[in-house]
Amino acid sequence: LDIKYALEEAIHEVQGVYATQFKEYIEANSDHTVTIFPFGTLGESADTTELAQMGGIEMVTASPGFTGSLIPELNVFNLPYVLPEDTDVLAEFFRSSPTIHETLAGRYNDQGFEMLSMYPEGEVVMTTKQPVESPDDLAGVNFRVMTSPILVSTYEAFGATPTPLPWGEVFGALQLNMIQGQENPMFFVESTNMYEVTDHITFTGHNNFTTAVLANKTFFDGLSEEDQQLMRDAAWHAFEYIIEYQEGLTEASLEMILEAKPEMGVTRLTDEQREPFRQAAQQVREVYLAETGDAGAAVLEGFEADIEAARAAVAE
Ligand code: 6CS
Repeated sequence: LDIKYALEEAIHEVQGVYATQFKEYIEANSDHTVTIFPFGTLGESADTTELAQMGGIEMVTASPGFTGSLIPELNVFNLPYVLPEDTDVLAEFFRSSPTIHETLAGRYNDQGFEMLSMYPEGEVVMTTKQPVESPDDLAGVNFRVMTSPILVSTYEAFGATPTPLPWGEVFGALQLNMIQGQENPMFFVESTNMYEVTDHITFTGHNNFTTAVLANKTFFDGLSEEDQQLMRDAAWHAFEYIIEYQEGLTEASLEMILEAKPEMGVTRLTDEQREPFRQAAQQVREVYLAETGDAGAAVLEGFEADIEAARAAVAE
Protein backbone atom coordinates (compact mmCIF):
# COMPACT_ATOMS: atom_id res chain seq x y z
CA LEU A 1 0.00 0.00 0.00
CA ASP A 2 1.03 3.60 -0.56
CA ILE A 3 -0.77 5.91 1.86
CA LYS A 4 -1.17 9.48 0.61
CA TYR A 5 -1.23 11.91 3.55
CA ALA A 6 -1.86 15.66 3.13
CA LEU A 7 -0.96 18.41 5.62
CA GLU A 8 -2.03 21.97 6.38
CA GLU A 9 1.60 22.82 7.17
CA ALA A 10 5.12 22.48 5.79
CA ILE A 11 7.25 19.40 6.40
CA HIS A 12 9.46 21.08 9.06
CA GLU A 13 6.43 22.42 10.97
CA VAL A 14 4.58 20.52 13.73
CA GLN A 15 2.18 18.64 11.43
CA GLY A 16 5.12 17.72 9.19
CA VAL A 17 7.20 16.45 12.11
CA TYR A 18 4.24 14.34 13.28
CA ALA A 19 3.62 12.98 9.75
CA THR A 20 7.30 12.12 9.32
CA GLN A 21 7.21 10.09 12.57
CA PHE A 22 4.03 8.35 11.40
CA LYS A 23 5.61 7.55 8.02
CA GLU A 24 8.83 6.22 9.56
CA TYR A 25 6.88 3.97 11.95
CA ILE A 26 4.71 2.52 9.17
CA GLU A 27 7.68 1.97 6.87
CA ALA A 28 9.83 0.38 9.60
CA ASN A 29 7.08 -2.02 10.62
CA SER A 30 5.48 -3.05 7.29
CA ASP A 31 5.95 -3.11 3.52
CA HIS A 32 3.62 -0.13 3.14
CA THR A 33 4.82 3.35 2.20
CA VAL A 34 3.53 6.79 3.17
CA THR A 35 3.73 9.76 0.80
CA ILE A 36 3.39 13.12 2.54
CA PHE A 37 1.87 16.11 0.72
CA PRO A 38 2.87 19.28 2.64
CA PHE A 39 0.76 22.45 2.56
CA GLY A 40 0.47 23.97 -0.87
CA THR A 41 0.88 20.78 -2.89
CA LEU A 42 -2.82 19.76 -2.92
CA GLY A 43 -4.56 23.00 -1.98
CA GLU A 44 -5.97 24.62 1.15
CA SER A 45 -7.26 22.70 4.20
CA ALA A 46 -10.82 22.62 2.84
CA ASP A 47 -9.55 20.99 -0.38
CA THR A 48 -7.41 18.32 1.27
CA THR A 49 -10.13 17.50 3.82
CA GLU A 50 -12.65 16.97 1.03
CA LEU A 51 -10.12 14.93 -0.94
CA ALA A 52 -9.63 12.60 2.03
CA GLN A 53 -13.38 12.44 2.65
CA MET A 54 -13.94 11.36 -0.97
CA GLY A 55 -11.08 8.85 -0.91
CA GLY A 56 -8.77 10.66 -3.37
CA ILE A 57 -6.10 10.47 -0.66
CA GLU A 58 -6.02 8.19 2.39
CA MET A 59 -5.04 10.58 5.19
CA VAL A 60 -5.21 14.22 6.12
CA THR A 61 -4.47 16.59 8.97
CA ALA A 62 -7.61 18.69 9.45
CA SER A 63 -7.86 21.29 12.20
CA PRO A 64 -11.16 22.07 14.01
CA GLY A 65 -10.52 25.73 13.13
CA PHE A 66 -11.68 24.65 9.67
CA THR A 67 -13.63 21.40 10.24
CA GLY A 68 -15.86 23.08 12.82
CA SER A 69 -17.85 24.11 9.73
CA LEU A 70 -18.41 20.43 8.90
CA ILE A 71 -18.93 19.01 12.43
CA PRO A 72 -20.42 21.68 14.73
CA GLU A 73 -19.39 19.95 17.99
CA LEU A 74 -15.71 20.32 16.99
CA ASN A 75 -16.12 24.00 17.77
CA VAL A 76 -15.64 23.05 21.39
CA PHE A 77 -11.89 23.20 20.57
CA ASN A 78 -12.30 26.74 19.27
CA LEU A 79 -13.99 28.08 22.42
CA PRO A 80 -11.78 30.55 24.29
CA TYR A 81 -10.59 29.73 27.84
CA VAL A 82 -11.77 26.10 27.86
CA LEU A 83 -8.59 24.04 27.24
CA PRO A 84 -6.09 23.92 30.14
CA GLU A 85 -2.92 26.03 29.84
CA ASP A 86 -0.70 23.53 31.67
CA THR A 87 0.89 21.51 28.86
CA ASP A 88 1.13 18.29 30.92
CA VAL A 89 -2.58 18.45 31.71
CA LEU A 90 -3.30 19.31 28.09
CA ALA A 91 -1.33 16.34 26.75
CA GLU A 92 -2.98 13.97 29.23
CA PHE A 93 -6.39 15.31 28.22
CA PHE A 94 -5.71 14.62 24.53
CA ARG A 95 -4.30 11.20 25.42
CA SER A 96 -7.17 10.00 27.60
CA SER A 97 -10.37 11.98 26.92
CA PRO A 98 -13.38 9.70 26.21
CA THR A 99 -15.13 12.73 24.72
CA ILE A 100 -12.40 12.89 22.06
CA HIS A 101 -11.78 9.18 21.56
CA GLU A 102 -15.40 8.01 21.67
CA THR A 103 -17.91 10.83 21.14
CA LEU A 104 -16.00 12.99 18.65
CA ALA A 105 -14.42 9.95 16.98
CA GLY A 106 -18.01 8.88 16.25
CA ARG A 107 -18.86 12.26 14.77
CA TYR A 108 -15.84 11.95 12.45
CA ASN A 109 -17.13 8.49 11.46
CA ASP A 110 -20.46 10.06 10.46
CA GLN A 111 -18.53 12.25 8.01
CA GLY A 112 -16.59 9.37 6.47
CA PHE A 113 -13.42 9.64 8.56
CA GLU A 114 -11.58 7.43 11.00
CA MET A 115 -9.92 9.62 13.62
CA LEU A 116 -6.39 8.43 14.34
CA SER A 117 -5.22 11.21 16.61
CA MET A 118 -5.90 14.66 17.94
CA TYR A 119 -3.07 16.71 19.37
CA PRO A 120 -2.28 20.28 20.50
CA GLU A 121 0.18 22.40 18.48
CA GLY A 122 0.90 25.13 20.99
CA GLU A 123 -0.52 28.13 22.78
CA VAL A 124 -2.26 30.53 20.41
CA VAL A 125 -0.99 34.13 20.38
CA MET A 126 -2.35 37.17 18.59
CA THR A 127 -0.02 39.01 16.23
CA THR A 128 -1.17 42.48 15.28
CA LYS A 129 0.07 45.78 13.85
CA GLN A 130 -0.77 47.71 17.05
CA PRO A 131 -0.33 46.57 20.68
CA VAL A 132 -3.29 44.74 22.28
CA GLU A 133 -3.92 44.99 26.01
CA SER A 134 -7.71 45.08 26.04
CA PRO A 135 -10.68 44.40 23.73
CA ASP A 136 -10.78 48.16 23.05
CA ASP A 137 -7.44 47.83 21.27
CA LEU A 138 -9.08 45.43 18.81
CA ALA A 139 -11.76 47.93 17.73
CA GLY A 140 -11.59 48.40 13.97
CA VAL A 141 -8.97 45.67 13.59
CA ASN A 142 -9.73 43.26 10.73
CA PHE A 143 -8.60 40.09 12.44
CA ARG A 144 -8.05 36.94 10.39
CA VAL A 145 -9.47 33.72 11.78
CA MET A 146 -9.76 30.22 10.34
CA THR A 147 -13.11 29.54 8.71
CA SER A 148 -15.08 27.91 11.56
CA PRO A 149 -17.97 30.24 12.46
CA ILE A 150 -17.33 30.11 16.22
CA LEU A 151 -13.98 31.85 15.63
CA VAL A 152 -15.90 34.70 14.03
CA SER A 153 -18.10 34.85 17.16
CA THR A 154 -14.98 34.80 19.34
CA TYR A 155 -13.30 37.77 17.71
CA GLU A 156 -16.60 39.64 17.54
CA ALA A 157 -16.88 39.16 21.29
CA PHE A 158 -13.22 40.22 21.66
CA GLY A 159 -14.11 43.53 19.95
CA ALA A 160 -12.44 43.00 16.56
CA THR A 161 -13.82 42.71 13.02
CA PRO A 162 -13.29 39.02 12.29
CA THR A 163 -12.23 38.04 8.78
CA PRO A 164 -12.29 34.30 8.00
CA LEU A 165 -9.67 33.34 5.42
CA PRO A 166 -7.92 30.17 4.28
CA TRP A 167 -4.30 30.06 5.37
CA GLY A 168 -2.78 30.74 1.95
CA GLU A 169 -4.20 34.25 1.84
CA VAL A 170 -3.04 35.48 5.24
CA PHE A 171 0.49 36.74 4.56
CA GLY A 172 -0.58 38.76 1.52
CA ALA A 173 -3.63 40.19 3.29
CA LEU A 174 -1.43 41.40 6.17
CA GLN A 175 1.11 42.80 3.76
CA LEU A 176 -1.60 44.74 1.90
CA ASN A 177 -3.14 45.86 5.22
CA MET A 178 -6.50 44.27 4.35
CA ILE A 179 -6.23 42.63 7.75
CA GLN A 180 -4.27 43.86 10.76
CA GLY A 181 -4.14 40.78 12.96
CA GLN A 182 -4.18 36.98 13.12
CA GLU A 183 -3.76 34.24 15.73
CA ASN A 184 -1.53 31.16 15.66
CA PRO A 185 0.93 29.20 17.79
CA MET A 186 4.38 30.77 18.15
CA PHE A 187 6.25 28.14 16.11
CA PHE A 188 3.99 28.99 13.15
CA VAL A 189 4.36 32.77 13.63
CA GLU A 190 8.11 32.17 13.33
CA SER A 191 8.20 29.58 10.53
CA THR A 192 5.75 31.44 8.28
CA ASN A 193 7.37 34.86 8.90
CA MET A 194 4.18 36.36 10.34
CA TYR A 195 6.46 38.62 12.37
CA GLU A 196 7.51 40.38 9.17
CA VAL A 197 3.98 41.64 8.54
CA THR A 198 2.83 42.28 12.14
CA ASP A 199 4.59 44.21 14.92
CA HIS A 200 3.13 42.96 18.20
CA ILE A 201 2.64 39.60 19.84
CA THR A 202 0.06 39.19 22.60
CA PHE A 203 -0.16 36.18 24.92
CA THR A 204 -3.82 36.01 25.93
CA GLY A 205 -3.95 32.44 27.23
CA HIS A 206 -7.27 31.87 25.47
CA ASN A 207 -6.50 28.73 23.51
CA ASN A 208 -4.15 26.08 22.24
CA PHE A 209 -4.16 25.15 18.56
CA THR A 210 -5.71 21.70 18.01
CA THR A 211 -5.46 19.46 14.99
CA ALA A 212 -6.82 16.04 13.98
CA VAL A 213 -5.25 13.22 11.98
CA LEU A 214 -7.93 11.53 9.92
CA ALA A 215 -8.06 8.55 7.57
CA ASN A 216 -10.69 7.95 4.91
CA LYS A 217 -13.11 5.56 6.65
CA THR A 218 -13.76 3.27 3.66
CA PHE A 219 -9.99 2.90 3.25
CA PHE A 220 -9.47 2.23 6.96
CA ASP A 221 -12.37 -0.25 7.23
CA GLY A 222 -10.93 -2.15 4.27
CA LEU A 223 -7.58 -2.73 6.01
CA SER A 224 -6.77 -6.03 7.74
CA GLU A 225 -7.06 -5.95 11.52
CA GLU A 226 -3.29 -6.09 11.67
CA ASP A 227 -2.91 -3.03 9.42
CA GLN A 228 -5.57 -1.11 11.37
CA GLN A 229 -3.59 -1.78 14.54
CA LEU A 230 -0.38 -0.70 12.77
CA MET A 231 -2.01 2.62 11.82
CA ARG A 232 -3.18 3.19 15.41
CA ASP A 233 0.24 2.27 16.83
CA ALA A 234 1.95 4.63 14.37
CA ALA A 235 -0.45 7.42 15.39
CA TRP A 236 0.24 6.90 19.11
CA HIS A 237 3.97 6.77 18.49
CA ALA A 238 3.81 10.06 16.60
CA PHE A 239 1.51 11.56 19.27
CA GLU A 240 4.01 10.97 22.08
CA TYR A 241 6.83 12.22 19.87
CA ILE A 242 5.07 15.46 18.97
CA ILE A 243 4.16 16.19 22.60
CA GLU A 244 7.81 15.92 23.61
CA TYR A 245 8.96 17.79 20.49
CA GLN A 246 6.93 20.82 21.56
CA GLU A 247 8.62 21.21 24.95
CA GLY A 248 10.18 24.67 24.92
CA LEU A 249 9.14 25.29 21.31
CA THR A 250 7.11 28.43 22.06
CA GLU A 251 9.99 30.09 23.90
CA ALA A 252 12.60 29.00 21.33
CA SER A 253 10.45 30.34 18.49
CA LEU A 254 9.94 33.65 20.30
CA GLU A 255 13.70 33.96 20.75
CA MET A 256 14.24 33.41 17.02
CA ILE A 257 11.64 36.07 16.23
CA LEU A 258 13.26 38.58 18.58
CA GLU A 259 16.65 37.87 17.04
CA ALA A 260 15.27 38.51 13.55
CA LYS A 261 13.23 41.52 14.68
CA PRO A 262 14.34 42.97 18.05
CA GLU A 263 11.71 45.72 17.91
CA MET A 264 8.82 43.19 17.91
CA GLY A 265 6.48 44.08 20.82
CA VAL A 266 5.61 41.29 23.25
CA THR A 267 2.73 41.60 25.72
CA ARG A 268 1.71 38.96 28.23
CA LEU A 269 -1.73 39.81 29.55
CA THR A 270 -2.00 39.80 33.34
CA ASP A 271 -4.91 38.02 35.02
CA GLU A 272 -6.59 41.38 35.35
CA GLN A 273 -6.08 42.19 31.67
CA ARG A 274 -7.44 38.79 30.71
CA GLU A 275 -10.65 39.37 32.61
CA PRO A 276 -12.59 41.22 29.86
CA PHE A 277 -11.55 38.53 27.36
CA ARG A 278 -12.79 35.84 29.77
CA GLN A 279 -16.07 37.73 30.12
CA ALA A 280 -16.39 37.82 26.33
CA ALA A 281 -15.73 34.08 26.23
CA GLN A 282 -18.99 33.48 28.12
CA GLN A 283 -20.88 34.99 25.21
CA VAL A 284 -19.13 32.67 22.75
CA ARG A 285 -20.07 29.68 24.88
CA GLU A 286 -23.72 30.73 24.57
CA VAL A 287 -23.38 30.90 20.78
CA TYR A 288 -21.83 27.42 20.74
CA LEU A 289 -24.63 26.01 22.90
CA ALA A 290 -27.33 27.67 20.79
CA GLU A 291 -25.82 26.28 17.59
CA THR A 292 -25.07 22.74 18.71
CA GLY A 293 -28.02 21.94 21.01
CA ASP A 294 -28.01 18.95 23.35
CA ALA A 295 -25.23 17.15 21.47
CA GLY A 296 -22.95 20.16 21.77
CA ALA A 297 -23.80 20.68 25.43
CA ALA A 298 -22.93 17.03 26.15
CA VAL A 299 -19.59 17.42 24.36
CA LEU A 300 -18.73 20.58 26.32
CA GLU A 301 -19.69 18.95 29.63
CA GLY A 302 -17.70 15.83 28.73
CA PHE A 303 -14.77 18.03 27.79
CA GLU A 304 -14.73 19.80 31.12
CA ALA A 305 -15.05 16.53 33.05
CA ASP A 306 -12.20 14.98 31.00
CA ILE A 307 -10.00 18.04 31.64
CA GLU A 308 -10.60 17.69 35.39
CA ALA A 309 -9.76 13.98 35.18
CA ALA A 310 -6.53 14.80 33.32
CA ARG A 311 -5.66 17.41 35.95
CA ALA A 312 -6.14 14.82 38.69
CA ALA A 313 -4.11 12.19 36.83
CA VAL A 314 -1.18 14.61 36.33
CA ALA A 315 -1.29 15.74 39.99
CA GLU A 316 -0.84 12.13 41.17
O1 6CS B 1 -3.85 29.44 10.73
C1 6CS B 1 -3.92 28.50 9.97
O2 6CS B 1 -4.76 28.45 9.07
C2 6CS B 1 -2.90 27.38 10.10
N1 6CS B 1 -2.30 27.34 11.41
C3 6CS B 1 -1.63 26.29 11.81
C4 6CS B 1 -0.85 26.30 13.07
N2 6CS B 1 -1.64 25.16 11.13
C5 6CS B 1 -2.42 24.96 9.91
C6 6CS B 1 -3.44 26.05 9.69
O3 6CS B 1 -3.84 26.08 8.36
